[in-house]
Amino acid sequence: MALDIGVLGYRFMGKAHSNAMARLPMFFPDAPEIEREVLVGRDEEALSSAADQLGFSRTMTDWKEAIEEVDVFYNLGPNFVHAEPSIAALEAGIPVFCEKPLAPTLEEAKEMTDAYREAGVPAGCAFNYRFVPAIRYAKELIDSGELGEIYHVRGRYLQDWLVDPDAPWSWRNDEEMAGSGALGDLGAHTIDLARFLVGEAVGEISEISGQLRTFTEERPTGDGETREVTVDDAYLATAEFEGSAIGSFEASRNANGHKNDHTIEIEGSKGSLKFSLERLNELEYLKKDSRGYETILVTDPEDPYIDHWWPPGHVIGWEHTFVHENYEFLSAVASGGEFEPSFEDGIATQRVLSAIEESDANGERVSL
Ligand code: SOE
Repeated sequence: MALDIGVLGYRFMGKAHSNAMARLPMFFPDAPEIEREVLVGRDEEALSSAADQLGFSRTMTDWKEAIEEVDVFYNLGPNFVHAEPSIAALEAGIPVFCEKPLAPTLEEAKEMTDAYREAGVPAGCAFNYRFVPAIRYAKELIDSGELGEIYHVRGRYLQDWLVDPDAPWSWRNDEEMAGSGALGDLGAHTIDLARFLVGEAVGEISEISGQLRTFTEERPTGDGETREVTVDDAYLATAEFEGSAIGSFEASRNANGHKNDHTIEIEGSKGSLKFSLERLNELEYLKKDSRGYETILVTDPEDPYIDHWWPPGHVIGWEHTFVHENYEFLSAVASGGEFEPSFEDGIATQRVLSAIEESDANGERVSL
């Protein structure tokens, strides 16, 4: 019996996840059978053409109605829409897959996580970069002790789509709707990846200090007016982990020349790693005493997920990370198993985001 999927949101993330679902039967034949059943949105005309394009059977404008008729609910709406529908679905015993960050605020993230703990069904937070084969391979190296004691974690996520002060205002520029700017939109990914990669080795972030910066205070709304920007364009943070490691994190949407430049660098007593999303098939690895980094092309059949795709060197792309995470999430739903990153991971990252905001506000280091 196929799982009927309901999806709220049909723009960027709606397309990324719908494409991922459509790929599963061909590339992950052991994935549960699913139907892209209901697409939920407010604008009936746009919704109808999106449903045709994304392969959904029908549309609804009321998420409450959709939740009653589906087996799984994807919340791919803007941050300010994450809490209420996800909580309602979980209270109805419906598994939820929610885009990151979990919520605009820590309070809402707590309510969502409480609903998850009560529901006893999978609730995933779509940190898709955990599903890059090179990142999975990096985690294997770290967890097997190849890097030795972890000293530093350095993460940055740089884009430049807001460097133009005339780039239009959107919900992502509003504190009420988004919660934060580059911090929650991009920093959430980096904090989650740091937790995924070194969490077993050095524990959680225990202390953090940070600062936020807004470069463009208002942006055009397309009708000759402007609207205030109430979130950060960039953030910087330094952190201590429960173990001895330290970390530095930053993100900006004003980083001229950087398009989707998410990089992680980790150095330990026995080796170092470097990853860049703009070269996502590669992992740079330095073994202690070697003279330099070697660039490993992570596209061999024994590398995570690669045997589902192509022969060595036939590189994969950004969209494949969504196929991997959808495969894992829907398999967990069908088997009644656990999926990570869950809402527990979502709120763990939200706590760090909130601590950085607190540190920026009071100018002090914050303990978590
Ligand atoms: C921002 O532009 C954005 O779309 C993020 O919201 C996504 O999470 C990231 O994967 C790509 O960039």
